[in-house]
Amino acid sequence: MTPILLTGFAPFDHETMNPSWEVVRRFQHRVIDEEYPIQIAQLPCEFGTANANLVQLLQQHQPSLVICIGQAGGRPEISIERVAINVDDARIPDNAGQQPIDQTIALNGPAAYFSTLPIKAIVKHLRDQGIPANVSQSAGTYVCNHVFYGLMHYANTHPTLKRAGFIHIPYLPEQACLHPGTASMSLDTLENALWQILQTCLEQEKDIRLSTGTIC
Ligand code: PCA
Repeated sequence: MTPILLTGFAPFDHETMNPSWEVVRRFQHRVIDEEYPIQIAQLPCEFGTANANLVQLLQQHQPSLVICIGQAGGRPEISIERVAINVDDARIPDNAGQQPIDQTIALNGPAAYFSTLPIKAIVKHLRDQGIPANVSQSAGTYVCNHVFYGLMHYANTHPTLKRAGFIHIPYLPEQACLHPGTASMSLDTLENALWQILQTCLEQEKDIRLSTGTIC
């Protein structure tokens, strides 16, 4: 048996909830495949500590598939992140008051890593189910990118971790009520989306060709 690890984040930036944790916690007792038991964990929204906790979870569970999830307040779709970059540049302090600026995450690490999830197949599958989704070309430079980079840096030297990546999700409707004019997605839709994403990751050996590029 090789576990699946799903992580969400604690609330940050004056929010009282984080949709990433709300959706991940719904998978605590879910079984998608007996061979792949699901483990869940909440990460703190703190540079450094989040990655230390993540590495501990990776060593403890030895998962073959890891999906880390975070809130991207204001984004209208489920964002399947393509690339993690080796820099922290925080617009606001994290939950521990740290605000790194232009700081390298891994001193000897490469500038970037690509997700090893089947990102195009996930987007197509979600759209086929009527769930708005897209590939995102940037996970930002805050704690989510930090964790995404830490995850891929670990995966780079641990081949048993076959698939790893990061997904950003919109606000929940109750959060959007406090930020008028912003997009949101219901928890039920997010739960359905995460189920579809897991299925795609387990079933889709090779990614598909689908244009999701952008022109600046
Ligand atoms: N979103 C933040 C950090 C935690 C979260 O859920 C981000 O996008 O970096």
